[in-house]
Amino acid sequence: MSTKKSSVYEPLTESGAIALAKRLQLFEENSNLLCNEIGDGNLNLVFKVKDSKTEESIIIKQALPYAKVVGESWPLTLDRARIETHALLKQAEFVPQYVPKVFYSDEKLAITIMEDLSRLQISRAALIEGKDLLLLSKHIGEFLAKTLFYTSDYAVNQHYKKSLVKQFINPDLCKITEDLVFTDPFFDHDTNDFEPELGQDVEQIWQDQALKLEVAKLKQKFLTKAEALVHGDLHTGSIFADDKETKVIDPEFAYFGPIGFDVGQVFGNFLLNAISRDVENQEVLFTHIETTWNVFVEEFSKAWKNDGLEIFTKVDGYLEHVLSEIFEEAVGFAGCEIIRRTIGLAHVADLDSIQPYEKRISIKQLALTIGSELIKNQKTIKDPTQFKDYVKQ
Ligand code: SR1
Ligand code: MG
Repeated sequence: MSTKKSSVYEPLTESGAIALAKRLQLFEENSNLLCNEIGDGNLNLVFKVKDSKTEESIIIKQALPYAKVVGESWPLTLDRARIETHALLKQAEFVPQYVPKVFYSDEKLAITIMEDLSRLQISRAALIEGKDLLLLSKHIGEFLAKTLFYTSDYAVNQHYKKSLVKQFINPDLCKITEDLVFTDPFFDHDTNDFEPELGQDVEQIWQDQALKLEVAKLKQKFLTKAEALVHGDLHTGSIFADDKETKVIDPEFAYFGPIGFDVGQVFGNFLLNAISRDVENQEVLFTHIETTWNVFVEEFSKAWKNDGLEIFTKVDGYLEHVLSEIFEEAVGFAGCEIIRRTIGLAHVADLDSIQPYEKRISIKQLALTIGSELIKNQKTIKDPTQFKDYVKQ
């Protein structure tokens, strides 16, 4: 992998992406390259460049200087491409099997060139289609445990950890999360987006002072708890998968934050998919939540015992304390994720594709209830098997 700082930024076109791939000699000299811009996310351009003879392909991802979902009126730092490249490389040190390979990056052009994963499917889409993705949660549990433990103070030298925190300072992308996940949905803010039929339910959230107090505490943890290098946007749209393989993409929101944030976003997105299903098809999602947590605990504990650098990792009870705090925070963060995906700016297809409309509204009402209860009951939910009780109310 080579990294470059070229001089001028300009957004790529499809022909520009082909020219770049040729200039970097990423394909054989006489290849016939085709390119499509395939980005369907909220922020970036994504070009797939393919050799029509060999069928080999790569992805060129380029950050735009604004949020694509809103337009040029929402400027956004290009530095997120640097963060993404370095987060992918850091994660690959611990779990190369769960991240795309990075071939090249250019900080000034804000591009990351990486492995094409189109043999897999975005896990949100696969789950909506009713696929089970049997190994998804085992892989995600291991991804979470290793990327989070091995970038935390439990495992790394104090000076090195501080240099990593500095490398991953990501204020603009963190601000998006601070606003869209932890603030706007809990106030009458113009970024919110919900159906008029949800008006009363939303008003109830805005009036619920006990709920808002807990959200304030969670937001404070997100703002201040530099525990480990979190992915920062680990929803099911950031995971490619099939029945055998799992790859986590898009870590442009990475920064040093609370471990429970990544775990909670995974729980929250599995729960969103669970409630979008008929009751008889929900079990597989509850199993995914339990497996994610059980594998996380197993792998995190193994790493703690074998590779704990912090002297207090040898003290009885400390691991159990850390795990129970991570779980408690994850429950609260999951609740925030569920609420913001229901009434905030960035929705999820799991809920928005529910038909007919009346059913969609009643499931969104349930989502708001579940989200609020998770936030308010963080301390009483001790085990992932309890999530079921909140869904089946
Ligand atoms: C303006 S960005 C909206 C959302 O898309 C990203 O994937 C993050 O989830 C963010 O909150
Ligand atoms: Mg993304």
